Amino acid sequence: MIGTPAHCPYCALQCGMTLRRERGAVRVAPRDDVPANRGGLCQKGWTAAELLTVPDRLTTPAMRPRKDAPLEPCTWDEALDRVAAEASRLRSLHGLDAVAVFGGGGLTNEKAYLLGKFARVALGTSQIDYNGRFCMASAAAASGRAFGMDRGLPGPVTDLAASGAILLAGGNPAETMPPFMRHLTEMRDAGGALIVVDPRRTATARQSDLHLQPAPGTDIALANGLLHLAVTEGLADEDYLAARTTGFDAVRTVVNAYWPDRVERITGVPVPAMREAVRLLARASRAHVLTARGAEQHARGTDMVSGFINLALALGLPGRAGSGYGCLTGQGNGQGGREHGQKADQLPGYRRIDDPAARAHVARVWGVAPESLPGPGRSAYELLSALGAPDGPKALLLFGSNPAVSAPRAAHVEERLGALDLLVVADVVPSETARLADVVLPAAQWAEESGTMTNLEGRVLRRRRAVPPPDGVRTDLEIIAALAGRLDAPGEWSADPEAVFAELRRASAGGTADYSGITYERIEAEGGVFWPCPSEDHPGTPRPYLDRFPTPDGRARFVPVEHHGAAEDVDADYPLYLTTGRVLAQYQSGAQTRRVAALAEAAPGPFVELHPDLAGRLGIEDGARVRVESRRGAATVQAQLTTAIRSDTVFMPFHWAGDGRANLLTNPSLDPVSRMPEFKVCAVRLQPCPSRGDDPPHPLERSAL
Ligand SMILES: Nc1nc2c(c(=O)[nH]1)N[C@H]1C(S)=C(S)[C@@H](COP(=O)(O)OP(=O)(O)OC[C@H]3O[C@@H](n4cnc5c(=O)[nH]c(N)nc54)[C@H](O)[C@@H]3O)O[C@H]1N2
Ligand SMILES: Nc1nc2c(c(=O)[nH]1)N[C@H]1C(S)=C(S)[C@@H](COP(=O)(O)OP(=O)(O)OC[C@H]3O[C@@H](n4cnc5c(=O)[nH]c(N)nc54)[C@H](O)[C@@H]3O)O[C@H]1N2
Ligand code: SF4
Ligand SMILES: [Mo]
Repeated sequence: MIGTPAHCPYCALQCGMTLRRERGAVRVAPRDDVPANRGGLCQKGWTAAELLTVPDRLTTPAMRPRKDAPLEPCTWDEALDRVAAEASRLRSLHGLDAVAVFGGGGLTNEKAYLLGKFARVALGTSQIDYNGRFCMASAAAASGRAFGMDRGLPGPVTDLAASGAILLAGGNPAETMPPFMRHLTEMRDAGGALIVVDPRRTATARQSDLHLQPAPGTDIALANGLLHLAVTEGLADEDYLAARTTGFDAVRTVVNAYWPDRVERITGVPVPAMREAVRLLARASRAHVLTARGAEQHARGTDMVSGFINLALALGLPGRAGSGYGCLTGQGNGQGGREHGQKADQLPGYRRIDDPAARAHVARVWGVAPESLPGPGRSAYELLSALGAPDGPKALLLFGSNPAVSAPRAAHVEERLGALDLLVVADVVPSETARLADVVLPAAQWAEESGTMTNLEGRVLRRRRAVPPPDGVRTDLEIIAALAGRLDAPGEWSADPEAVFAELRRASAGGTADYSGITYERIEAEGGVFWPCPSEDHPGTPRPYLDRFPTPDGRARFVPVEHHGAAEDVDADYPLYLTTGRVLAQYQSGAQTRRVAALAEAAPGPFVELHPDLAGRLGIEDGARVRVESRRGAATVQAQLTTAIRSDTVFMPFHWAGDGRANLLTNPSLDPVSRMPEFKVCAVRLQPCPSRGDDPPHPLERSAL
């Protein structure tokens, strides 16, 4: 048997792989017919099959008879009956918004769609949001206001290799999407230049031609400074500005005040490096400006991205084949997961829930009255932090996220989860959040189910079932449909992925993210289809902005933005910047990857990166235990000394649970537009703590073994 064509369960690159069953085990081999990875996989992809057989895989539903009692196994009927009965009771006591739903960007399009419909139709609640609010929201908001649409990359990922210059702000794909690096390497081999903007000299920065190393939270100043230089050096594309954009004059006025010396003082980036970056971008006949979480997860993240989009527009990049602005989407279905209605303010097809025409269209597909649909609800952090409060939800149904580890100010979020009357978690493994639940529902995962995922290019891909799920496990679609049935929800509630996709196509028809022309057969035959795709004879849209932008006048819009600095700046009490992010071998909250032996070994525990100069001042040695404190809490982790970081900044990955959690420290200050929390900068202080004999080995010691 040749095996089942599949895609990796983790990130948005959705690398192609083949799954083959060999002597009872499932083996992974990379596919070279998928442009995103062309034969490459990272260590997470290579080891992904282990997820199917982790020892503590959830296989039976469980519930707590009382709040203080342990979880006990039960039947599916008992679990689903309890959820439906409790949800109904809480709704009649406290109103429809008493029950909330939280989703994830790793869920298939079908699940994201059905979850949004379930919240609005079966529960009638406005209280639904998802972890993509912690991920893509700022880039999505900024793209929407500039281009009238939000689709990660402006073209196929292979366009990058033909680019003459790429500026990547706040992304570390050498660790977060390793096979993606080949597109950048190919570009460099052909003479193109890679410019990386990151406070750390990351594995990605080491492969760049130019590394700008700003202080965390200063990217708006940097982007405005680069644009200032583009204008003063006569590099702005005046013909393009006149033909394809509006609003440049206001931006030109704002960036006037961002003269190079001032920007160097704010960011720490030397003027000649800024000048070089602008020249490299402007000289190239094709160029890209890309952002990732480092330039998005800020209390001014939307403005930060707008700053970079303004730069791209001034250089005439968006809407030209082989050029443009793009955002590197993060989660497996980070793109599709943000299009089909699990967002607080959204209906399927990237429609706004407060738009009467959108409500009428979707209500017709759902077979309900438009007036019955709730309005917009709370954003992710606002929702989590309102749980159990007098005016907040009393129950939460959670699918595909582990906020006890991944939400900002995680100790507070944990406390709020504990204040609920009912917490229901559907997961594959007993995640830290599932362990807090009153009802745990064991879900099928990637290779055990079918559906569609939309990758970072905007290409809709097939997820195929390669192995049967373990006995006792149900798919999320089956769980949602069964609950809808118990709640007597009106309309159709199929659990068959293809039937749900057919309904999603109708619901998205005419919307921004129009999937109506996409079928499972076409995805199969064409190796994926790019949205928008409004009819079955439409070829799909690999490069959406070539003729016009989907704004009312067809032009891209400049948005003037000003530098404000971090929401919480450093001071005498908390003198250091903390920034957070990822390492190669762990994924997100670590619920999956901490259970894969080779990954747990490669990245065994939480640490803080700091510069040797800083460590010397504080009396901290490499490998020592340190206490990192912010105004939200304290974390105990091991010190990793590196000259790759600024000496005013420390870095922690957020993949581990317990008292080494980076999110015990992070600042939940929210972006006013996207409601994105400021994961990427807060103020902390460090102190050495006495060492204990039973410490887990330091990551460096482990890798040296
Ligand atoms: N191994 C691994 N891969 C992953 C994931 C994972 O958890 N692990 N998660 C996936 C998901 S959901 C996502 S969203 C992506 C994220 O992918 P990336 O955005 O590449 O990852 P991060 O490490 O969060 O942040 C990238 C960089 O931002 C830098 N940074 C911090 N503060 C600032 C700042 O103020 N300005 C600038 N310019 N840069 C800053 C950090 O130093 C870091 O190197 O990765 C995806 N891939
Ligand atoms: N400090 C800090 N915090 C961050 C970030 C940061 O950069 N710094 N990044 C943020 C970002 S970008 C993101 S995307 C979030 C991600 O953080 P989370 O939302 O916590 O993401 P995961 O850890 O991927 O959680 C997914 C959960 O769903 C389960 N699961 C997997 N497949 C399925 C399925 O098919 N069905 C169901 N029901 N469950 C499934 C997994 O086992 C896991 O428990 O973290 C955010 N938190
Ligand atoms: S880069 Fe992402 S999609 Fe590719 S193998 Fe690694 S985790 Fe999987
Ligand atoms: Mo993400």
